[in-house]
Amino acid sequence: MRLNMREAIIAKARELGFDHAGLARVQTLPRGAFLREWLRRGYHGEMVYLERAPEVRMDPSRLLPGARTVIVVAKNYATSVRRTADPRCGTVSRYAWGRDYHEVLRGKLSDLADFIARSGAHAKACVDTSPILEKLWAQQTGIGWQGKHSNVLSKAFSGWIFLGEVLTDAELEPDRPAANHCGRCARCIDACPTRAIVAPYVVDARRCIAYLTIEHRGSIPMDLRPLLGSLIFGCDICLEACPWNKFAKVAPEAAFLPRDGLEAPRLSQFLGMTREAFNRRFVGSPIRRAKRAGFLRNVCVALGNSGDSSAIPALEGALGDEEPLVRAHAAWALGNLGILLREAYGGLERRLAVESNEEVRREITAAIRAYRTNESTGS
Ligand code: B12
Ligand code: SF4
Ligand code: SF4
Repeated sequence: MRLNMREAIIAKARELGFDHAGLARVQTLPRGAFLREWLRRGYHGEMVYLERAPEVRMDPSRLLPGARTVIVVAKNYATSVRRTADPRCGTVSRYAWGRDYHEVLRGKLSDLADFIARSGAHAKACVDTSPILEKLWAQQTGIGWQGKHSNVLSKAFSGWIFLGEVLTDAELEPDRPAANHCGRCARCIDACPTRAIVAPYVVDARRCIAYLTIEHRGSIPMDLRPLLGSLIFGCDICLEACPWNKFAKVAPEAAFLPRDGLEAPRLSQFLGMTREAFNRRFVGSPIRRAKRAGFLRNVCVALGNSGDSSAIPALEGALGDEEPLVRAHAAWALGNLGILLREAYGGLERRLAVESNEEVRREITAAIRAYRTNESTGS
């Protein structure tokens, strides 16, 4: 029996390894307009690319002229691997344990777009970096609903899904939008350590640890550093809090399994890494996006939160790092450890005597002051 176009696309998406596919008609989605308000409030922080042409982000027919249908696909990335509670280890969010999902999805989405184009229609593949509100369209196609943490979760796979889209000018029968099943639950909001979910469904990225550890290039605000705990790249806390996780299924895709021990990496191994070593170690990994300076900044903060005295020599070494950003956060970490461990304090004064960067000097001075205040109050 010959499948109609809609069924053929869904079957092809399955064949390509996507776990779910749904279709929606191109239309104005009322919540799309909230993007402007989100930007107006400055919730995007330094992600200036989100400011560019919001009208395109809100209207897929500006991405593909004449677009009539959005096909959204979901890829499950849940694994059965558990994290460790070892304080010497950092926490990397699950999406970054294995191969970069952009690479995993891009080829498959292009194959799906080519498949559609063979019928004579125009088709364009989009993933993550494309200017499209992926989560709104996923809800519209029935794949899942936007939870109060703002990510899409599905009854079949919970929240551990990546999204991708193909736009086409073919007019195809749409699916029904998904209903929201959050009900009165607010576990994700309560679990967020930085209160980044400022209202149900609304995330202020400037407070979100995923933003601070991946996208943000400068210093991490001092008041938020202790709240980062052991997180060194991304954050899964709101996703992990969700009761729908009991329906998560282990993904068969080997590409998402942790590589190089990223499910529980010893933190101090990263300090002192050269730029070449960083690029080599994280080739094909999403971690490359933080760049060496940002990643080592995160590692310093996690070490400062670890209470681990064995980290002190590595942090003292990082006080001499080529990047001021790393030196500044190493100073904070030593100051923070110094409150518990007197020996963490020594290197700070030695570094202050030779440090010329103003920001690093400020961080060292603040760390020494915190230590002295703590000493004088006798705690
Ligand atoms: C920018 C961005 C971020 C930013 C901002 C996050 C955010 N919530 O917007 C930062 C860096 C913080 C981030 C973090 C993460 N991200 Co991100 N990110 C994006 C990106 C590139 C754009 C998102 C965007 O447009 N945001 C702008 C705001 C306005 O959009 P929004 O949150 O959807 O806001 C809507 C709601 O507030 C809604 N709304 C307002 N009021 C109401 C009321 C109700 C009742 C409802 C239902 C909705 C609603 O209207 C708004 C407009 O649509 C998308 C890819 C894409 N192109 O879409 C990936 C994407 C959203 N990220 C993704 C992932 C996996 C993550 C992380 C889990 C990674 C990690 N583990 O660290 C975290 C999750 C943090 C979180 N709780 O959101 C996935 C999510 C997959 C999924 N299942 O939904 C995406 C879709 C990438 C992908 N292709 O798979 N991300
Ligand atoms: S990813 Fe982490 S910091 Fe961001 S909203 Fe979720 S729990 Fe909060
Ligand atoms: S934790 Fe609760 S409120 Fe948050 S997404 Fe899951 S069901 Fe919705």
